[in-house]
Amino acid sequence: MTRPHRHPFVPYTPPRLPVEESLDRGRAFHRLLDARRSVRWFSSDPVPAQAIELAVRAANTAPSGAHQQPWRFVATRDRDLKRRIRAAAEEEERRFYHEREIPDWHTALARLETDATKEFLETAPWLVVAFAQKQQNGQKTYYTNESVGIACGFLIAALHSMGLATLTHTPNPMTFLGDLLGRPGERPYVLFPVGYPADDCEVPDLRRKPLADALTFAGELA
Ligand code: IYR
Repeated sequence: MTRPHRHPFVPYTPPRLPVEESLDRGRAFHRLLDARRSVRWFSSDPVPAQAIELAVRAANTAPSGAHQQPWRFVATRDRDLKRRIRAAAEEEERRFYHEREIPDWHTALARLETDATKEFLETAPWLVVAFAQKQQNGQKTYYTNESVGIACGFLIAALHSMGLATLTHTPNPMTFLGDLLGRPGERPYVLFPVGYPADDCEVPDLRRKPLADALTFAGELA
């Protein structure tokens, strides 16, 4: 077919899988992702910069509003920078946990047993911060949060596929990250500590909600 394009298009013909193979891959992918947990105790064992590059390569394939790709990932393994990020995050978290009166939050978070101490910000060999670009060259970006959120999801999946652990950490507010990492004009979105889980790592005993609560088929199932 020849369509009258006004911009360059190229053929897209990914291999068409037999249905059984497609479902097998779906099962394997679900098994892989289902084994992922957010980790708060990291080993300090080193992780090569190449692993971070590969994870960000994967994140960088995310779909985005108008293909503006409004993300920037800043990765550091600099001890002093990590120490300063931890100090600033803990200062915010202390306010969150001890000074602000937010009972609903505390109830919702109780089973995670989190507190204002964020040791993982120094123990994890890498900190990767996702920034959202609300503007690019003076032009507003579209669906910025959605786009960056999807890219972060890809990043998390890629890290997990490499046997690495992470946590979607969002100290609140986290404007200090733009200052410390030199990204003025961008919005810190999520802070990811990245590394291997500590040998004695534990996670809260949480379950995924059942599929019936996550998926509704609407209309006729023809
Ligand atoms: N930012 C705080 C509180 C917190 C918020 C959510 I949403 C969590 O899933 C977990 C913690 C902290 O990092 O401790």
